[in-house]
Amino acid sequence: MTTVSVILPTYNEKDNITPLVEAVLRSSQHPTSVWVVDDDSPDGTWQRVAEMAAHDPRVHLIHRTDAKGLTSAIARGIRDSDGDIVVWMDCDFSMPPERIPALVNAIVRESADIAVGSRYVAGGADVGHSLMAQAFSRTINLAAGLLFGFGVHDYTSGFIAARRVVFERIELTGDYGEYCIDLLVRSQRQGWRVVEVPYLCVERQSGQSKTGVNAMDYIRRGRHYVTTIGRLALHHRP
Ligand SMILES: Nc1nc2c(ncn2[C@@H]2O[C@H](COP(=O)(O)OP(=O)(O)OP(=O)(O)O)[C@@H](O)[C@H]2O)c(=O)[nH]1
Ligand SMILES: [Mg+2]
Repeated sequence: MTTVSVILPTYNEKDNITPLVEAVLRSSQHPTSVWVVDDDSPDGTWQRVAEMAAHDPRVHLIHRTDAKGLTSAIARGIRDSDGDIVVWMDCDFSMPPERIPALVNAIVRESADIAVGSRYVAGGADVGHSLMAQAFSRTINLAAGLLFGFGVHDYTSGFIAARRVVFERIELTGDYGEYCIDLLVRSQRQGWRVVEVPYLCVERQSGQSKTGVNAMDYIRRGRHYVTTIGRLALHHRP
């Protein structure tokens, strides 16, 4: 039977992480393990995970003190976990854990290599972000779609399931959300079958956004997205 590893990158998600891990395990339809990669959150997130891990062998804690950052946290989770399919998502309940089976089944039943949780296909939507954040996301995705094709509509998703074998040929690069554009463009170019599965993005349940709250934060992050799109368009033609 196909096994699934769900990677949960956390920084200060103390009030979300326990119910999220429980919801992931509750909704799973395949043998599932959970790998929380926490970057020494000062709010006590990793201590809560350590308590869960002590009682449930499906729960694993990777407590990093020597590295930081979302992309490298996901990459570490992929490396350390063992499921045939790896899934990752934000840990703020903006992405519903109940949609994980739909992502996994797109791979198991429909022979996809990568399933992308998408806000921008029929049945998906974003009701969790400010108009400014939505405009930013739509603009980035329009640019990516025009340049790299509308095989994917949500290049900045961050809610992904993929066959482990994909990562034998692709390493995640980047610092934050831009890694997702890079992954989805390069995997399509390499010929992996990428499908989208709709999901409803809602507001984070508790805690604070790490992307930012104001225009300056978005401009600061946005530069990395634009640079990534430019690099992919110029230097990595198939
Ligand atoms: N391990 C680790 N996880 C991180 C780091 N930065 C953010 N995260 C996690 O990455 C996920 C996304 O972070 P969010 O703050 O929700 O950012 P976002 O979803 O891009 O932005 P919002 O839409 O504003 O919420 C969450 O699970 C965070 O806890 C980091 O440096 N290290
Ligand atoms: Mg979030």
